[in-house]
Amino acid sequence: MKECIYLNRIFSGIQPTRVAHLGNYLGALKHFVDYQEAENTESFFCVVDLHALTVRQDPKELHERTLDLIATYLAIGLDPNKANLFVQSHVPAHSEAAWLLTTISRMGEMSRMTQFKDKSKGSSETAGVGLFSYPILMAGDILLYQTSQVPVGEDQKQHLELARDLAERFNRDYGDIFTIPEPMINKVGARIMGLDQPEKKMSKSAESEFNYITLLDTPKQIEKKLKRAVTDSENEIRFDPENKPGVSNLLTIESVITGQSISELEQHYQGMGYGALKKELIEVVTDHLRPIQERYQEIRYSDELFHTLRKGAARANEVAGETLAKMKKAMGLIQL
Ligand code: ATP
Ligand code: LTN
Repeated sequence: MKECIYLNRIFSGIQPTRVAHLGNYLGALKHFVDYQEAENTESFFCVVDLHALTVRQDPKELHERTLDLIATYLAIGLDPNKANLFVQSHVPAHSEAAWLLTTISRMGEMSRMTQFKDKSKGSSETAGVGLFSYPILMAGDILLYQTSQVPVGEDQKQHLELARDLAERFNRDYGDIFTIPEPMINKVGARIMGLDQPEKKMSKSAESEFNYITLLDTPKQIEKKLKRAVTDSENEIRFDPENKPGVSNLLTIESVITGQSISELEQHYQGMGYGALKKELIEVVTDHLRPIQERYQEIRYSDELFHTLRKGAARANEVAGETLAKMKKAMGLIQL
């Protein structure tokens, strides 16, 4: 890959905690596959294992989930010859940049991060410091690659704003080093809701497995979960997230997977009931996930996985190392 031909860089990361769910896929992962094709753009898709450590992980589980997620990247169609796929801890610059950026971060702005408030559930005395400062690590992830665009789901918007603020502050205080990143949040699918609780986003950390469909769920599990998905007491298929969050969520899922617009789907379902919507959606989701799951089984235990990781890490270290060196120099640290 020749650096000079790239004008833009795209970076995104996913945590290797549990198997990716439809929310991760429709809000972020699925779009990565399109972005790797963008002209004059180099993309970096990272498995952010250091982020996962912000909550207690079983080491064996973390190890396996990290490999699972790289296999998922490949299975959905990410191509190591088009995009750089790598694991965060293979690039030490991420940890170093996080410290340098910590020194310019403010308690006030960090205390306003809503994800920390949610995840620490108000118990800030016992919540980990890593959970609190993790948006700084995330800012480093992005800034190290001189990223111009960051495809993420809606929930990451505030973290992106912090990354922009830190980049601007660093550029102002130490010299113009960082590209200011922009979020790329798709209109449809940026916030897939929990199947059992459609007022809240679908989440890996949800208590019930009926909240989400994972990319590795069997056809039986998909059927069971969608049949149980919460709707409402009417029987009219209409997109109205405020009053009909469950039905609207199912329409959104079908829309992002099939590429049909929401209004096309509303038309299609006119006069039909929720049973018909669920039946069709079960088929759509199962058919869409089948080839992904087949490819996943082929590569999960193959050499391709480690080959991909080594290639991705080599390029990521090159780019991130260059930015880190600039940061250190600008801050007055001695380089040998
Ligand atoms: P948790 O669900 O436990 O909060 P997470 O799934 O949000 O974890 P990640 O795996 O790091 O954490 O998320 C990866 C990507 O998926 C991010 O870009 C995030 O914005 C997106 N994402 C997560 N949940 C949803 C959702 N329900 N709808 C759309 N996008 C989502
Ligand atoms: N914080 C994100 C994951 C993440 C990320 C990133 C996303 C870590 N670093 C850099 C985009 C860019 C999350 O929890 N979903």
